[in-house]
Amino acid sequence: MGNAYSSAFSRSTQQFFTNEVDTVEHLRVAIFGATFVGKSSIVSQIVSKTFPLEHKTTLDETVILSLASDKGVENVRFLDTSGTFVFPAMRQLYIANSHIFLVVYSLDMENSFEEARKIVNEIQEQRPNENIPILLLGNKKDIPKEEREISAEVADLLAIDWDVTEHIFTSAASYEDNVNVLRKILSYSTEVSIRNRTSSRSMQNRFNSACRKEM
Ligand SMILES: Nc1nc2c(ncn2[C@@H]2O[C@H](COP(=O)(O)OP(=O)(O)OP(=O)(O)O)[C@@H](O)[C@H]2O)c(=O)[nH]1
Ligand SMILES: [Mg+2]
Repeated sequence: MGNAYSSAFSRSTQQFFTNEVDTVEHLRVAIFGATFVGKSSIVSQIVSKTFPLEHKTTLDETVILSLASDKGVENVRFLDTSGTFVFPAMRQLYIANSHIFLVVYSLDMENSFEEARKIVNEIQEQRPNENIPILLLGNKKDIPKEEREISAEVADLLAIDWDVTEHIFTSAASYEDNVNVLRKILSYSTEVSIRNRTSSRSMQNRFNSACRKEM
């Protein structure tokens, strides 16, 4: 991409909401979708150009990517959520505090498409009239057509009514596909730059209170 970039992994979701240096601007990207659709694999490709073959169930994790270019530094925080352990209060908090959403389903799991629809609805209901970028990703496009449970054409037709910003077909096995996703994310970053990107004490408090609710 012509960017020199560095990245750091973090285990704590709390870091999605807080900054080590409070003045650092960051773009918060939440990734939702059913388990096994490839959310962590997509993040892994974007951040470290690797495609993990093994599935390790994610417990919500923040991954930070710093991109340096002649325009300056863009810090992107990916919130890689768990498709298995979904806690409603946490989900609401993530939706409230993210700038861009990736909603992922897998072409070989029809029920993950249905799950994606529910998540898109949830985002739109919680943040109406905000025109927030929602990228719908139909992942695992490398899987042969005969092994898919939903065709790209049908998914495209059905998703027209969902009113997402873009519907993109990806393979987490392909670095190029994921660089393309990153390009899209960055192309929306200027739209959210007017919103407050720096995290605040109140956001951290809300995070703590959502954690308490789930316990
Ligand atoms: N063929 C193929 N396999 C993929 C692709 N993306 C992910 N996988 C595989 O699918 C499995 C699940 O991928 P993960 O990235 O761990 O899935 P996840 O959505 O993060 O799952 P949870 O963390 O449980 O919510 C792994 O074995 C990956 O190697 C893809 O585009 N094509
Ligand atoms: Mg995962």
